[in-house]
Amino acid sequence: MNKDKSLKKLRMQIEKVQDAKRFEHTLGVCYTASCLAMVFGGDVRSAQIAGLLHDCAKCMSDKKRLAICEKAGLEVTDVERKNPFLLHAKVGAYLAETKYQFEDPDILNAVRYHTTGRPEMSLLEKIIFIADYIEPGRKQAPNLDRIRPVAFTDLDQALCMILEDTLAYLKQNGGEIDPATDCTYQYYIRRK
Ligand code: DGI
Ligand code: FE
Ligand code: FE
Repeated sequence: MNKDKSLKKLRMQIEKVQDAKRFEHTLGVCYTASCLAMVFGGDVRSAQIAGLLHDCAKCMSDKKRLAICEKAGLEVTDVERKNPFLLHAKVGAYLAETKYQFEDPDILNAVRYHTTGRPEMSLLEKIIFIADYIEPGRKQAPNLDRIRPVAFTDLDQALCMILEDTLAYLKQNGGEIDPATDCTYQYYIRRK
């Protein structure tokens, strides 16, 4: 299936696999990502689709995520095995392709890298990563008031601010840092 698949259908499919709070967040990411795509000349429809898909593997047990990885032959790193919620991005990309039948690699990568980011992200990957953090329903993150306007003027600067706050949060709360998150931060901080 390609981008012509109706957004309404995808929205209904995602609503079925998420609880109400997560679905509200999903819609927030979908709308915020489409606004960022408008500002930065991205494909608005791809932004909507990736926004709807990005957390499609969030509302399932760790056991199920690990089982999907095993069955599909998806590599699970040590950090992911210890923190299986991280797998919702990788498993989400897999489901986006197999269950929801989207084949655009840019959309699949935007889902896959939405939690840790990666060096040299595409415009769409950056948009989803940032929209996930700044959507209107997100309230607990610090510095949101500073990051939101930056997101609409300088994507790379917003990326750095989000990664910095995420790493600080993980360090403060004893969260294990995925080398992928650190690698993304190092890459973008050096390019400033
Ligand atoms: O799925 P969402 O909650 O919408 O957002 P997300 O996929 O960006 O996940 C957010 C959580 O992921 C947040 O609590 C920080 C955490 N996270 C991001 N990078 C890492 C990480 N957690 C660990 N343990 N290690 C990381 O490197
Ligand atoms: Fe997520
Ligand atoms: Fe999310």
